[in-house]
Amino acid sequence: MSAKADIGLIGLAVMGQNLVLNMNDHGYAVAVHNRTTSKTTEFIGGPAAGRTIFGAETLEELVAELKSPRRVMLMVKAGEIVDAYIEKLTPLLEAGDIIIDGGNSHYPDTERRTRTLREKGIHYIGTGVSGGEEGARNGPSIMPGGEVKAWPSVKPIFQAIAAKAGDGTPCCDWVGDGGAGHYVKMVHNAIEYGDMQLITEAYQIMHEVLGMNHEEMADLFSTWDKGRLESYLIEITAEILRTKDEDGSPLVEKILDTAGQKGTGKWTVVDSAQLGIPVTLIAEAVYARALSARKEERVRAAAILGPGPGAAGSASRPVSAADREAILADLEAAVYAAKITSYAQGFMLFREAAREYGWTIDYGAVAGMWRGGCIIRSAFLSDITEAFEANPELENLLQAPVFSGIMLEAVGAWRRAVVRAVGAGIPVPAMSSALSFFEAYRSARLPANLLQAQRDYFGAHTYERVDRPRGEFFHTNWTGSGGSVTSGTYDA
Ligand code: NBP
Repeated sequence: MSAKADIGLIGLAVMGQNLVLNMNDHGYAVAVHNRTTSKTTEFIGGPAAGRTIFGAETLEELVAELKSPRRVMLMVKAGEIVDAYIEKLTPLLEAGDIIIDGGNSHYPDTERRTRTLREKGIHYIGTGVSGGEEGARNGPSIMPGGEVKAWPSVKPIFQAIAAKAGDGTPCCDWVGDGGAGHYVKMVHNAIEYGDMQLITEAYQIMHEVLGMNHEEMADLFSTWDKGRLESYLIEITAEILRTKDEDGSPLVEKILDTAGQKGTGKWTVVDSAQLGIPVTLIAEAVYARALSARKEERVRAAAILGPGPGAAGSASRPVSAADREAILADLEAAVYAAKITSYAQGFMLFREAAREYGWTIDYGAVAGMWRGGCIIRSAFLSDITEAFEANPELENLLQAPVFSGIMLEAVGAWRRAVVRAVGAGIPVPAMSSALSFFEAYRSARLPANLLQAQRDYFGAHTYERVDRPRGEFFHTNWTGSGGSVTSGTYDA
């Protein structure tokens, strides 16, 4: 058998099949393999019929089909299956060949796999692929990291199949070493959680505080989608709100209010806690899903602790058209300011992760990769790219001139929107936690002085003084009965 395929792909589920067709559209011949052979046969005889796509029953056959250096991409369920395939593939490959994992792998696994395979001379790339079925078929956002030596060989294929931003730039570029690509994909997904949570909070306010019907809400989201909040998630929200069930009523109200999650949001929150970076909006979004999932417990709690939001007298009150306009303008500003804060928190996390894990990440390029193809694609990502291009050393997005002015202008409206929601008993964990973060972030002085005093009182943890240089530590014998020994270990 002569080698004729440019790349091999293992895993013919929804993502794999669509990526293969996308690669083939761009002139690449692809060899494919799947654990269940019938799926390979069905694919070759179906969507792949008449194309330069070749089915392989075994991994040996797959590898034999590939031109050198061999490129093999895995699109299988993340976890041990990826390790099992790497183990089976490695003896079939030669030094300089490339294994690519395009699934949602956890970044420490990608770090480990890159390291282990490097010792064997095999190049490993762990890449985030975002955009679901539609993106995979027509242009996803692709976030590769791992062994940089493999990038020149993979770049032409990935940049050809990736979505293109408005200016034609491919939504794919090298992210960084080791697990950096999967890290960026993980945070991308977590930011997606935050954007979605913010939209649901706005929806509840519109519906339950302002009594808007679904057509009105859909129209408003469509209007927002023409402005600075323009994004895929706002666009689909309008479409969802317009969709009717068979009986003609809004389908969204028939959907059980329990949110699922697969883990990338949780991974991000755990990592942020370990790195000490307050990604508060994302954390609230993850916990909001967790609370929503406790449906039966909430129903029992509502019977004891109700009436909740939306109950007669607690929330919806008639408002004049002028008031409604003003309230909705505040809400739009609140959603936008909270969204900026969430991205600022996400990029704070990138900076700390890069420092901790030894990656070099081009932050502007990351925002650029998200401009098309992925779920969080939105107009304002170009502003993030520009902010980092103008100042690659930018400490925080909130300090960038393009955002600081907007934040200062929005904060009044943001506060009013949160106060209104709280007054009506509407939970707004993402909107309000981001506001608290913003207020704290711009505070030159926080009440942590009292906190340090408490720590020193009960645990002799010491404190620094405002009237002495940083790095000098003091202990007070607060009760008169404590000693002068300070704590180096006790940490409560
Ligand atoms: P799935 O995540 O559902 O995985 C299906 C593939 O994994 C099939 O090829 C299946 O083979 C294979 N597989 C499984 Br399951 N168990 C296996 C085992 N023990 N040994 C060998 N192969 C096994 O597919 P997907 O939704 O296309 O996603 C692929 C990857 O891309 C995942 O990591 C996913 O998290 C990620 N991703 C998905 C999306 C999305 O929107 N779906 C978006 C972005 C990224 P079989 O046919 O023999 O069962």
